[in-house]
Amino acid sequence: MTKLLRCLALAVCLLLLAGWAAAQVAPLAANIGARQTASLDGQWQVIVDPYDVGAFDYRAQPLKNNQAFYKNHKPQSESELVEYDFDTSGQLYVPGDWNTQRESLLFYEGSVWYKRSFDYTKSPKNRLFLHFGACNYLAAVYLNGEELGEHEGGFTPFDFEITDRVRAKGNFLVLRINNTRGKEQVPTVNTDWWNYGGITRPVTLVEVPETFVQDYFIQLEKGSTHQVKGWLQLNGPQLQQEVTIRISEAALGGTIQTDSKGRGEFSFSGDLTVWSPENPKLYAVEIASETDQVTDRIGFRSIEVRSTDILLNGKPVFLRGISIHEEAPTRPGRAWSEDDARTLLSWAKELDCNFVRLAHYPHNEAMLRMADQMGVMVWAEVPVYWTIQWENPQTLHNAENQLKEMIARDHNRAALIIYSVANETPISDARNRFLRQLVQDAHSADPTRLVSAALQAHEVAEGKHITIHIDDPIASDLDVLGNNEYIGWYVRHPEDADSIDWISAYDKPLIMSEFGGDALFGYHGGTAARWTEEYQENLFKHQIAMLKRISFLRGMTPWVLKDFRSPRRTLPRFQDFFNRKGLISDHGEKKKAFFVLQKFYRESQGAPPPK
Ligand code: GCB
Repeated sequence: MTKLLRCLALAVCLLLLAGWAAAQVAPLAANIGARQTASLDGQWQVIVDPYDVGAFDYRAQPLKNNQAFYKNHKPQSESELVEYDFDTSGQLYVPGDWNTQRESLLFYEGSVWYKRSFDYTKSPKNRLFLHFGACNYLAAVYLNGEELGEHEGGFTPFDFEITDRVRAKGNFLVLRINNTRGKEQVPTVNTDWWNYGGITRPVTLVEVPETFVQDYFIQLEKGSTHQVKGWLQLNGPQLQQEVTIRISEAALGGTIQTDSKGRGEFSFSGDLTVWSPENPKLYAVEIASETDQVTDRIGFRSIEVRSTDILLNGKPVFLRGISIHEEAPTRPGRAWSEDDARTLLSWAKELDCNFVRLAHYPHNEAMLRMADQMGVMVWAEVPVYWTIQWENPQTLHNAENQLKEMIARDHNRAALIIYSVANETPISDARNRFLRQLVQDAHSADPTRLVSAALQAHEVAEGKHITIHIDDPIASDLDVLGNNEYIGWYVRHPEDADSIDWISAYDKPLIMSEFGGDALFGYHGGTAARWTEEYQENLFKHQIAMLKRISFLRGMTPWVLKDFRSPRRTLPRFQDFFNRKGLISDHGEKKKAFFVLQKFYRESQGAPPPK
């Protein structure tokens, strides 16, 4: 094929893919917790299918006959050949990763088919949606033997409308989940976290009126602490309606008319107690249209940047943070529940944090809602990690879609103050274009929040004097600079931090988004001995001393709250497939460095140094 033909063929494929995806996945319904719902969580029947024989025949063509697993076909006679059986193949719990539920699946990367049956009688005029909190990584969804569609991306929610397909009795829902890594994916093949596969977050049936409030954005106008501004979107046949937004407790609200596309905008002002970590005030906000009504609990706060300061409700704030992976605190595997969120955030609060970095992908919704309630500000991130295919338009489309789905789910959470579009990405023109697009997307989807990325600065040595320079060109597009550094672990010695100075080319606040070192809980020795708690403790002491000297530092999220699984970490005894940079072990034990950080946060409140 000539280059031109190849390009054309690729373009046609991409168009087909984009169009197909758009036609299948329904618009995301916001705040499903406030809806009439039925949970499909529990034990599901599963078939582990490493060769995808349930999806493709021996010529690699898609199966459409009864051999396709989604048909859930049973032999009709003793002579009929059917080579699969959900009923006798075992079960897995949903939500949950498969890796930590069956020993043989710990390292598994491939397909697992999930099946469960359900009955559901909906009110005749209502609509019904199937909502998935997240499935990692590709999900193909089938209801009653027919395909509903596919979703790509392991950490964001998606819906399918099943109004015309659901039966009162005997529905069977089948999913093929595939977590095979791919170079073109987001994230790509190389990550420092476990590739947990499965239906990792709750599955829910959501019943709504024929025309319903699909989404809304109710926040304070940028820079204001009293002007509420936002929009809402109806979905259904009756798009032009009168809609009332009411915050009864503050005697605030207004009534608007939606346009022919079902969209309405509003703005009203009044006295509100602002949300802050010290007083995480949430208001009941009611949205009532002529056909639907939904209530949310929303906090109101403003977040801005002025020169190198971050202003929360107009006042400079220092972000006393910690990075967190979405791993369960008290059992192996992915976290997903309210209890998981409460424990993880309680640990952060014990450190005296007012901020967490939810690395490196969108965490579950319970985490954001718990952060709202507990008063912990949040940095939320998409898995644009290390070496993405910067030149691949489909990869960009995928990253944009994951960002869009994350923002759509969380844009009413007061706790959420920063979107991060990337982590440690190597500078190039193609990468800059890619990230610039994501920054633009985030700003236009949500003009109220700050956008950042975890960058990497570079060292300049003049004689014995070391300076580290932040001059990544993408930083000019960001509101807040993020920077990861591993002085004392991957480079140099912990003590070297004492004489290192930091220089930024930008008049912007810096969050040190990572620093740290590994320690095995209970392993002791001198401060120079790798893997000891003393090494990590000493490293934190020198880091903190260095960070105190950075005049434009406005926050930090050391790496990381808890030890987490990583296939990259092979060293027996010390790692055993865990990244040990946690301040807390995978069994919940606090290492010495935990108390160093706690002391710093408690004593100084992490206040920025005087200018
Ligand atoms: C990093 C990455 C993080 C890793 C960490 C490490 O820079 O952003 O995902 O886990 O370093 O421990 O090496």
